[in-house]
Amino acid sequence: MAYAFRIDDGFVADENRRLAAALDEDYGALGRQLARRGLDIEALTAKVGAFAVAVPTWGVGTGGTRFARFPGPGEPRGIHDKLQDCATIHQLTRATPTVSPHFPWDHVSDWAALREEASSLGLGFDAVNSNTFQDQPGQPLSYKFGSLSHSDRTVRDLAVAHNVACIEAGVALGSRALTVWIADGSNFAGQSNLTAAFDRYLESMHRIYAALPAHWQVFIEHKLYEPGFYSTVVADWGTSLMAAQLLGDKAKCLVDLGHHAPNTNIEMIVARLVRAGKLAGFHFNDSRYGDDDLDSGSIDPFRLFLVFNELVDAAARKAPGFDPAYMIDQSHNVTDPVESLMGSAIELQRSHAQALLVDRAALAALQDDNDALGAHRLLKQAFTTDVSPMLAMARSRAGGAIDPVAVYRAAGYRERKAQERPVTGVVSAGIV
Ligand SMILES: [Mn+2]
Repeated sequence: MAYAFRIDDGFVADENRRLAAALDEDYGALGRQLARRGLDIEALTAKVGAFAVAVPTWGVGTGGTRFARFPGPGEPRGIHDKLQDCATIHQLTRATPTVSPHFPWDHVSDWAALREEASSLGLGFDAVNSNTFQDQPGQPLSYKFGSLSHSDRTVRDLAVAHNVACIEAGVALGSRALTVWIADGSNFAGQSNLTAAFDRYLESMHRIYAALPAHWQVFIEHKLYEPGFYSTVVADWGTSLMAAQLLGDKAKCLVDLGHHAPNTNIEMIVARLVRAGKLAGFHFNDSRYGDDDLDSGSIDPFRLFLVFNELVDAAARKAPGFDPAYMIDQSHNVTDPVESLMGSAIELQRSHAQALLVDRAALAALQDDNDALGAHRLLKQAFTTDVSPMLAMARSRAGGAIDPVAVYRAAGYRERKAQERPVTGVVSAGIV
């Protein structure tokens, strides 16, 4: 491969040196504040540093809406460029060691070589994602009226075969899970038999499930609406849980934060799925109205904190089968995707760190005493604590940047990529 610009680790260290004294001061002050609450900042910083979230390969390209897409300069032209951008995000944040590929967008002829290429960049592969929500060039049958739940068995066979091929690619990449989201649904009352469509989906998923290797899982992603605006075959967590329970132990339910009705209590869904031993993991993003795919923590950081509060609680009490996979799933329409993904990784770490501050025993006592405001104040104290110095220290100690976006801009990464990557007019970005 031709020479590709990378930010020099020495440059990161130089930039960090200018901020180190201020960080030491802020970290010390936070440490003293937390010590008064009986918390050890060093133990917390170690936990924060261990937090990792996967970046989706499609996330490093500019997204779009149904109306338009406005590409930015230096966009990745394919999977090799995408891996470079993902490596840069991890280099500066030290929080994104894995990428989640999407097929066929990231298709290559040699999976072993791709795995080696990612490894040389310090990256591994997280869950693989299938795509039966659009037709590929030359595809003999169409998914226009559905895929895994299509009324025509030959279309269902094609969709099942694609998912099995995704598993095979994932095995070669070192992945351990397949995420399945289908766009199947209907736009008119009466268009689709709601029961029969779900039965056909289950039958197809049983066939995919049968192809899972040992130690693999299948993540079921539900979505309330779009592209089906009247009904969606896997619309909610109830449908997802039913499917996961019918399929077996390897099937779990994925929670995409944007795939719910507005104002849905997502943290309660998380608690229920943990209770059922069926929480697969997350697609993180934020939203205002629907599946907006905005940057994590950009609209409602308190909701994100409350989700992490459930996750930290589940980990603390060692809930059976609790091992969620974390992935970002956003569409960057007006920002540099690398900057947005770095910022989101940090916001996820922030929510995790804040949730770690909650005194679980004290909270349980307040809840048992029915002290509603006392319990709420305890949560809010954790949420309003500025843990930024802890996050920056964890990054810095791991070789990342104290201020990732500032270093990224100072290094001129995007400008260099704009020179390296001539505009082709085509890039595989998408929203799932
Ligand atoms: Mn998603």
